[in-house]
Order: sequence, then C-alpha cells, then structure tokens
Amino acid sequence: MATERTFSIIKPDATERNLTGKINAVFEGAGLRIVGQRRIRMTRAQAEQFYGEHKERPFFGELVEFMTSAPVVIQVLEGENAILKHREVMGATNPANAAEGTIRKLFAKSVGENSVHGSDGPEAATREIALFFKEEEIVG
Ligand code: 3AN
Repeated sequence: MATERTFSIIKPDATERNLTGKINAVFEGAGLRIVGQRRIRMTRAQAEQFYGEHKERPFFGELVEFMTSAPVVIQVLEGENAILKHREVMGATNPANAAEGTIRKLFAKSVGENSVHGSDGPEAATREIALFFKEEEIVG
C-alpha cells in the first residue's frame, strides 16, 4: 500500500472546546503524520465552494453557517492508506452511529457539528488539499 495524503478539518465545535490537541493525538497514534496545518477562519465563499456537492441538500445553509462560525484547523495528513485510516478514526458521520473510540463518538455534538472532516477518496483528497494548501506548505 502506497503512502497517501488526505485533507482534514478540525471543525468549529472542536476548536471552540480546545480539542485540537486531543484530536491530533488520535491521528498521530493511528500513524497519520501531520505534514501541513493551519488555523483559519473559513470564509463563506470557501465553505460554499468546499461543500459545493451538498448545495442542494436541506442542511447546506446550516453547514456553511456552522463552518464559518469559529476558527477551524485545516490539515494535510500523510501515511500508509491515509484516506481510509483517517475515515476509520473519525467514525460515522452521525455520532449516534460512530464506533467506540472514534473521534466522532468521543467528541461530536451532532450529525452537523461532528468535530472533523476527512476526504472520502483520492480525488477528493487531491481537490481539497489544493483548495487550501500550496505545495511548499506541505512538509513531509
Ligand atoms: P462526511 O463528513 O462523514 O463525509 P458527508 O459528506 O455526508 O459526511 O456530509 C458532509 C457534512 O455535512 C458532514 N460532516 C456534516 O457536518 C454535514 N451533514 C451531513 N449530514 C447532515 C445532516 N443530516 N444534517 C446536518 N448536517 C449534515
């Protein structure tokens, strides 16, 4: 299995509760290396572009409001099989369905305010990383 990179967001509900370090500890413990990281306040335009595929969903407005409501930490994670590994440690989208020990089971407040984002495949990872990071900001 090749080394992969994936895109991660520690969302407003988590940064507000000072959970960045605890979440990063889960990533690092799973063998995911944080090779790029920046704390930003996401703009409405960035959030709308990022979640463009969900534009027609009923929760789109709420999602954009939430993602711009407080700072987020954007990250590039690197490791063997990083995309799937990251999805596994995040847990199911709805914390009610998330497995024990996953980040969403431990920390998420609801299906909307669910603490973390992770790319769902290689194409999304490439697209999402390019939206927020320049290649020279990623140091592997
Ligand atoms: P995931 O983040 O697990 O890949 P997606 O891509 O289905 O999940 O959804 C993207 C984001 O949209 C979720 N992380 C969550 O914040 C929000 N979301 C998804 N489903 C709902 C819902 N039913 N109500 C409110 N927000 C939702």
